[in-house]
Amino acid sequence: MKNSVLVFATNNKHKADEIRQVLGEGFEIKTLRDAGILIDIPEPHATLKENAREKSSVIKKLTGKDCFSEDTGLEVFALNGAPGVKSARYAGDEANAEQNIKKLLADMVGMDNRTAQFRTVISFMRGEQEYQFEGICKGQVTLAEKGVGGFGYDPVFIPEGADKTFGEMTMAEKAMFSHRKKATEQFISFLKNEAWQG
Ligand code: ITT
Repeated sequence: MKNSVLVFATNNKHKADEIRQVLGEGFEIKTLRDAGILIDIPEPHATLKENAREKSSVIKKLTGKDCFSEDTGLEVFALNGAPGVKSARYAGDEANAEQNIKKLLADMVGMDNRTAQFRTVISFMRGEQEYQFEGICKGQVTLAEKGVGGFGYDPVFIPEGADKTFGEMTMAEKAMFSHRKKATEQFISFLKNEAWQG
């Protein structure tokens, strides 16, 4: 079967690796770097849905090609949904994952309710039409970091039904619970149903 080539409007290699693993054979994913597009797309909006749309529509306009993006946030119940849409910049505009985790754990000191969820919104631009797919993974924020796998907030998040953090899991183990996998599966069904030819 011919591979469908999809441009993924992201600069995050971890996301691309996780989505490639779920998509499997039949689809080839090109990140912005793979496609030779060296830009950092702004995420100015107040919701994951709007930011995901921003990323896919900017790249659609730039390339003229159908493409997809995703925006993901960690939503902590006791923090009224924060870091949420600001997950990448929680500790400041230039913050790295370590600094974001430090701020999150500091903000949650003394909190008994550590319920949280990752939410991923995929935005697919095909022609003039946008389609969105969402995946949620519920779980708990730990008291301290555990594990060095994954990326972002993975070392401080235990998904429901697991006894270790995403940071202690292999990529395949994370996929058994993952928000990103759930959103990607819906996206795959859509692509297969629509028999998209790329
Ligand atoms: P893009 O180029 O796709 O925008 P990004 O890293 O800026 O890549 P987001 O805007 O979606 O991605 O930012 C979400 C932040 O949440 C990001 O800093 C990650 O560290 C974190 N994050 C996203 N998915 C995650 C996951 O599966 N596990 C842990 N942390 C995650």
